[in-house]
Amino acid sequence: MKCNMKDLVISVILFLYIQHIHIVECTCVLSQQRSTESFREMFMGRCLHYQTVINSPEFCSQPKNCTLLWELFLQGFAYQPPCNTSSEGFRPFVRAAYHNTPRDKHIFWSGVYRMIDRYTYGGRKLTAIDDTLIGYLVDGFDFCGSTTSADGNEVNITSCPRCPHSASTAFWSIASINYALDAKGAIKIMLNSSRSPAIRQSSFFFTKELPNIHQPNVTSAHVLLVHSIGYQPKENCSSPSVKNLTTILTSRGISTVCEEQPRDVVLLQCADFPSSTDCDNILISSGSDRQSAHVSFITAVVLNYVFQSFMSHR
Ligand code: NFD
Repeated sequence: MKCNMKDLVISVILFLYIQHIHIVECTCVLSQQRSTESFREMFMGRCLHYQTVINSPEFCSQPKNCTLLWELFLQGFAYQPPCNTSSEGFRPFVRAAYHNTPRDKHIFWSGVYRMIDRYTYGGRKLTAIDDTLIGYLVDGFDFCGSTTSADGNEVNITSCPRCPHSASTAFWSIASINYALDAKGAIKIMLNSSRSPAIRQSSFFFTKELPNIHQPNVTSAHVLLVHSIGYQPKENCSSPSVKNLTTILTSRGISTVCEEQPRDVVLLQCADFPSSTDCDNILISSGSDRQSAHVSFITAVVLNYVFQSFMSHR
């Protein structure tokens, strides 16, 4: 049998593929099958990391017991049917993991999951729910109970369906209510104006958080409408769903302003999509900014000329 270079290369690639195929499968299996022990380890790691690195000043004098938090969290859904989990089961966990959060820093959101962590600067600038210990411990995990497994945790995560009373919905409902009740002073609300309506009536924000945002705890609200750069927004501050929100807040005595495509958000978007035409003049975006940039430039040229003339005549 004749064997040319091309066959040899294909054989090597096939060999390497066969050698590594188990790694590919293993990664996929890991995201579908998660033993209680590895779930526990990930949770514990997050718990220690949050208290020692992310937000250490808050826990210096009173560190939380991560083992206890894991047990309380697991008790929230263990042995319960995946679509029949109650929020009440998570109350002991939410109570135990609660810690103080700063005034004027809470940010609520809907439809902008990917943007929010960057906007809060991982909790350094603002505090989204995932920047609190309660949210940080659970964000991004799928989980549900099992009525047949030994410890009540479903190992096969693909058996954790999305349903109105899923473990995940039960947890985020009570966590969101708790987070809203804890807001103090000025709040921000970031909404996705690339979709219509910007606020879905079934969202966690609308059903769990908004009903629990009240005076005198919350005094003012800044609504930020954000759309994908390079596209036209579908909603603006006058759209019915946004107007409805501002009316609700104002009627509660919370002074509310709405801003479309805030500059600091656009700058973040442009860092990711610098070639978007919306980013062409981003550093000199508004008319007054552009004018003052021109004035500064002309002033600098004139001063330079005067300085050079002065030096040459000495
Ligand atoms: P939503 P909402 N990847 O956008 N909250 O108003 C992953 F992994 O419809 C926070 O219903 O807004 N998850 C959290 C995603 C959860 C993605 C629940 C994505 N690309 C409630 N997009 C949280 N995990 O931080 C969306 N999701 C998830 C509170 C998202 O994680 C917050 O304080 C969430 O589970 C915020 O003010 C679900 O889809 C408001 O409720 C609904 O996101 C956001 O809930």
